[in-house]
Order: sequence, then C-alpha cells, then structure tokens
Amino acid sequence: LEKAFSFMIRLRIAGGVVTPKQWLALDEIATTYANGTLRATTRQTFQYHGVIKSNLKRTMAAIDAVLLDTIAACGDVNRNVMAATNPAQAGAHKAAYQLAKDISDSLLPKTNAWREIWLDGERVVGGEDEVEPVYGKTYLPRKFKTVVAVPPSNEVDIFAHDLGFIAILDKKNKVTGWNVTVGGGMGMTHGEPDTFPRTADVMGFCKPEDALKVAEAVMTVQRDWGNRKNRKNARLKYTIERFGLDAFRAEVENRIGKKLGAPKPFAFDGNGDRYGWVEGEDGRHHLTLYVPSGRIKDVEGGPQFLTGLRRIAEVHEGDFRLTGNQNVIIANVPAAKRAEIEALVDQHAMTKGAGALRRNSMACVALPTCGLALAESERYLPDLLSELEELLASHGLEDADITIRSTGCPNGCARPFISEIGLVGRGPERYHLYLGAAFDGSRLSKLYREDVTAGEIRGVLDPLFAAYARDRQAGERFGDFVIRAGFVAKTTNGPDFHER
Ligand code: SRM
Ligand code: SF4
Repeated sequence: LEKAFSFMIRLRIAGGVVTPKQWLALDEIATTYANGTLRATTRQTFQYHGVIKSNLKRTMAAIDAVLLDTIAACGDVNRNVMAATNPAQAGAHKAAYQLAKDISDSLLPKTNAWREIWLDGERVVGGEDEVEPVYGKTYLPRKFKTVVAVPPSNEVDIFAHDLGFIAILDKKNKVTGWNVTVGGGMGMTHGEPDTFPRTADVMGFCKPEDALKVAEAVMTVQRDWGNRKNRKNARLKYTIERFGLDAFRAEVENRIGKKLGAPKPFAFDGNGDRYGWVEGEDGRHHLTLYVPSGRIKDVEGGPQFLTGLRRIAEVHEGDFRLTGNQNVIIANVPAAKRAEIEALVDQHAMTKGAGALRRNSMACVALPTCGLALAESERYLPDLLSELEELLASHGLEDADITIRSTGCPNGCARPFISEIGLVGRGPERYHLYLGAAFDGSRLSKLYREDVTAGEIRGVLDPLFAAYARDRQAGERFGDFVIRAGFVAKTTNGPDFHER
C-alpha cells in the first residue's frame, strides 16, 4: 500500500487578479481536494495545502478549467509576476497590471510538459529535445522574481525582488515610463555570512515600449552570468555584487541595443495595504479586507472568510485582487452594489481593518506544512500580536503603524528583513529579532537580539516601545527611531547586513 502523500500546490496568477467565476472554482477545489482553505501568498497568488497524490490530476484539471495553471509558480524560472493593486489609481494600475501580465506571458517556459503530465495533453514528438527559446536547456541558475510598483505605495516591496519596474507618472497619473530595479532578495542561511538579504538598486529608466525587452535582457544576463556552481550564491543579488551594477547595466544595454535613461525621482510612503473602501478615479468602489496571514477559511465563532467571499463571488460584478501582503481586495464594485457587498462582509465577520500592528503584519506559512521551518510563524503570530498590541497600548502607542513580519526560517518568505520588527525562526519557539528597516521597504534591518524565546519577545521590546513613546520626533517611524536612539546600527545594503 502506498503512503498517503500530500502536496502543496501553488498557482500562477499574474498581478493577483481573479474573476468571480475563477474564485468560485478555486473555492470548490479547496473544499473538494485540499484542506478546506485557500492561502493567499506574499506573491499575490494562492496555495493549496493537503492535496493527496491521487487527487493531483483532478485538481490540476479543475484549475485548468478556469484558465489558470501552476506553470512557473516554482522552479528556476521567472516566478509569479506581482503588480501594484491600488484600484483607485485606475489608469496606472491598468498599465502596471498589463506590464506584469506581458512579462509573465513572455518569460513563461514554452514547454508543453505541464499539459502532458497533468492534462494528458498530446506528447510533442521529439519534445525531449525541445529547447526553451529564452531559458535554453538549463533554465536559470535559481528562481527569479519580478514586480511592478506604482508610487506612492510600495505594497509589492520592490526592493526585495530580482527585477522591478517603478511607474513614473505624469500629473494626470499616466505612466510615462519605468525605473528599473535589480538585485533584491531576502533569503539567507543562519551562520553563513556570505549569504544575505539585499535591497535592489535602481538601475535606470526605460520607456514603456522598451520594458519587456529590458525584462528579458535582465533575466538572460542573470541566466548567463549567475553562479551555477553554488545555489546559495546563485540569485541575481549575488551576481550584481560580483560584477557591479555598472557592468551589469552595460550588458543589459548591450542586449537591448540602447542606453537606459537616468532614474527619475519617485517616493514611496509604505509597503503595506490601505484597508477599507476607496473610490477610484472611474467612480468604482474597492474594499481591501485584512485576511490574517492570507488564510481564507471559516473560523468557528469568528470570521468566515471562505463562505463570506464565496457569497460575494456569487453576486460580485467586478474582480478580486490579491495583494502582496496576503490580503484581498473586492475590486470594481459599482456604487449600486456597495451596500450588498458591505452587508455580506459584516454578516461573515470579515474585518475591514485591524489594530495598527496587526494591519501591518505578515507571517509565512511555516509549520505544519513547510518542510524548511525551524519555528512556528503563521500559527504563532496572532498570539504574539495580541501580546504586543496590549504592550503598545500600555505605552499609548496603539495607533502607531509599525511593520512586523515573522518567518519560520531565514529564507524570508514574508520578507522579514525589510520590516521594522522582524522575527526569524531559529528553532522551536526561538527567533532572531531584527530591527531598523524602513517603513517604506527601502532599507534592511539589523540583528538586534539572537535566539529570543517566544516568552521573552514582549520583555525585549518593552523598553524600546517605552523609549519610542517618550523620545520619538514628530512623524518619526519606529524603524528610523531605533537607529537614531542607538539600539541598532543602520544597514546600508546586503553585504553589511551582518555587521553589528
Ligand atoms: Fe518562499 C521556499 C512559502 C514567498 C524565499 N517558500 C518556500 C517553500 C516552498 C518551502 C520549500 O522549498 O520546501 C515554502 C512552502 C511552505 C508551505 O508549506 O506552503 C514557501 N514562499 C512561501 C509563501 C507561501 C509564503 C507565504 O506565507 O505567503 C510565499 C509564496 C510565494 C508565491 O506565491 O510564489 C513565499 N519565498 C517567498 C518570498 C517573498 C517574495 O517572493 O516576495 C521569499 C523571499 C524573497 C526572495 O526570494 O529572496 C521567499 N522561499 C524562499 C526561499 C529562499 C530563496 C533564497 O534565495 O534563498 C526558499 C527556499 C529555496 O528556494 O531554496 C523558499
Ligand atoms: Fe517555510 Fe522558511 Fe518560507 Fe517560512 S520562511 S514558509 S519556514 S521556507
């Protein structure tokens, strides 16, 4: 008898846009084949957990039936491309989504293998000799991640990804071109200082019509220059460190056949989501819901996200958007439908917001499904947040927006190193505590305390919150304060991340 192997399945949903019809199908898959939950990820897509081996094919067929797939959601390829979600900036969002979709399509492996394996698609004669036009025979040295941002929101955390495009807008919010960022990443290994998180550099500016070419060139330079001998040194961030930004830019320019422009000015005001209702430039309404750690499920006596969003999908005329902060936007609601959606949100106890710390929080999946987890994350964060919210309130800081993220290991799936408070698992109930990242996601944090136990976190943060309440300057963010007050040194970028 074969063991009952169970699998995680991750979808590819460029820009995180899902139609109500797709939502209903994804919901049905969750309850029929997975563990009854849909998990919105930090890259604007969904994961299923607990799909048993004998149901894999049926699950893939059901995903395919609503024109979605799992191609390139994992592996050494260009992963799910993220895009700014802010529907209120309708024009800019459209351009950002379109670019994300175009990059996703053009950098998608062309192999028919997914269809052959999961949908019993026709085997292409000589398919095994088929060479990928962009990836070649050996694909990329490592995973590659692309995002598209629209200032002032840095909700996609542009500085955490291999490749990024920042919309440069004119006075009418029209995209005039894109600043190009390269070399961001989070993953590192405890005790190995040659591995480090890194914030991306702004490499230059390109016109809208050149953006796709630039994306392909950046990816192929990394394909050719990336380290294929050591997977721990293979991401683009290490390639940029090794060759230098100028050499990298020159090779990209060589491949696109023109020079990039100098980066244009831009400003971000945060890397979180805006909760609640907003009305867009086009008169449509959009509601951002806070979904704790992106887990869409029904809690007995608590929020009924699974049922509630299903009911909404049954009547909704717009679309849904997943955010890079694991939340859900019910987007493009006509004014006449707003009250009906609002009533369904209330009936199912879905939160439109949360306390200041909670609404700025994220946790990776970790235990029990992640095989790499060293400590709890998604299952532990809610309790920690309750403790810390109480502590903040005792210092009169209940309304202070402070970003907090936790991960079960240093791979950094919830991007903890660009969060003002970052907890990174070391072992059961033990975490490294990082502080001092920028609220807008532009600066990495620094290790403040090693191996803090879950029981100690509150006590360690208490004097810091007290000092912040007492000594902060007007408008000063917690991440900036802990540096000015001397609790941690400022990290300038990746290589000095480990210096204390
Ligand atoms: Fe991740 C591996 C979950 C975003 C860095 N990540 C994993 C695996 C697949 C564990 C594994 O390899 O066995 C986790 C599955 C856990 C589970 O039980 O579901 C996992 N990563 C996630 C998700 C679901 C976290 C979440 O709570 O939302 C995110 C799904 C992304 C998606 O939809 O595509 C997720 N992972 C990230 C991010 C954040 C991002 O992309 O914006 C990062 C940091 C950014 C980066 O890549 O540098 C990230 N995951 C990693 C790494 C370390 C990569 C590195 O360069 O060192 C690994 C391990 C690896 O690749 O070897 C990893
Ligand atoms: Fe797993 Fe580590 Fe990623 Fe958390 S950060 S999901 S523990 S790989």
